[in-house]
Amino acid sequence: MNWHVLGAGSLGGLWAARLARAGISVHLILRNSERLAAYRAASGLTLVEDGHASLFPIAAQLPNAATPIRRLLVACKAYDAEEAIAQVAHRLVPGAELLLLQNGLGAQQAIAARWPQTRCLFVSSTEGAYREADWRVVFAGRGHNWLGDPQDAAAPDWLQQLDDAGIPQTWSPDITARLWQKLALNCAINPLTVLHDCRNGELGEHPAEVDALCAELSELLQANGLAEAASTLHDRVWQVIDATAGNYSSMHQDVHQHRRTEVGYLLGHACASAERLGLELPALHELHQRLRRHLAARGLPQD
Ligand code: NAD
Ligand code: KPL
Repeated sequence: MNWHVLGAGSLGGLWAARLARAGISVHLILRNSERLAAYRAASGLTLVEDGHASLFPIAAQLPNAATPIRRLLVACKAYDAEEAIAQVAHRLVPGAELLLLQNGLGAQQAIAARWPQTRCLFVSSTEGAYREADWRVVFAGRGHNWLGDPQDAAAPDWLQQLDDAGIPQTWSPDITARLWQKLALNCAINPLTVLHDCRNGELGEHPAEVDALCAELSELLQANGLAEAASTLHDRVWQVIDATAGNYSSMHQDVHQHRRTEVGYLLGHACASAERLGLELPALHELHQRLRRHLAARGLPQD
């Protein structure tokens, strides 16, 4: 079955190139005719892996192309994903599969609610990629992908295609728990690296702030029924801080490069969930407000 990839950026490019390399039929869906012309002028998508660049002349089309969509990989940022799907919604066949690669939570649920005739698969990825230039993606960090469907624990029958394409994957019936766990980790680390303008490891100089956030995020995980994730969060946060000590977090990189962050789907989602559950989490709330002020002062969206 043909794959369509919506969002030909870092992760979308990484997935599309590997699928194409395995001989799997894939089409990129580009925003508009200017982007399509620029892509065609580049003759395809380049993937740089271990310092070696390969060009993949993957077919590309516009959102209003005539062909139906049966499997759609949505690799836009969380704040763009729903509107991007809306542009191609008329092409989705009943039962179409949407693979949602977004970080954080909130976008996936909104999409699943808006298109109930589709099967939404949520993906949590620890792979790393970035765009070196338009249509040129660097595979920056090996990782793994967990896929799951909160509505249906049965794995789809095409996961072997991902293995064939060298896309590491595990079917995860508790995908929402996995996404929550990553969200909590990102909330404990990323905003503080922005506010202290530091690498992950330098959070070691602010242990009280990190610990206070871990305590409240654990409470939130617990209240969402994720007791095990709650009990291990504090240790996992400090392990990740150690393991990535020399790195700048993705949110730090976004702010540094004056790009919109996904704060609304990370801290924003955490705070909204706390409010719904009637939890008082003052450190988390204050962090959210500080971060929003910090973003506003730099002319960046606050959600
Ligand atoms: P990106 O900005 O590199 O790519 C997103 C692409 O979507 C861009 O090319 C953009 O032009 C395109 N897009 C936006 N709206 C569109 C529309 N309406 N029609 C067509 N294309 C549209 O983003 P990314 O880094 O690949 O991240 C995608 C998601 O994956 C994010 O939620 C991110 O948090 C998550 N993620 C990324 C990485 C990574 O290493 N890059 C790792 C894990 C998770
Ligand atoms: O996922 C991350 C990010 O930077 O977004 C880590 C490295 C885990 C820090 O939260």
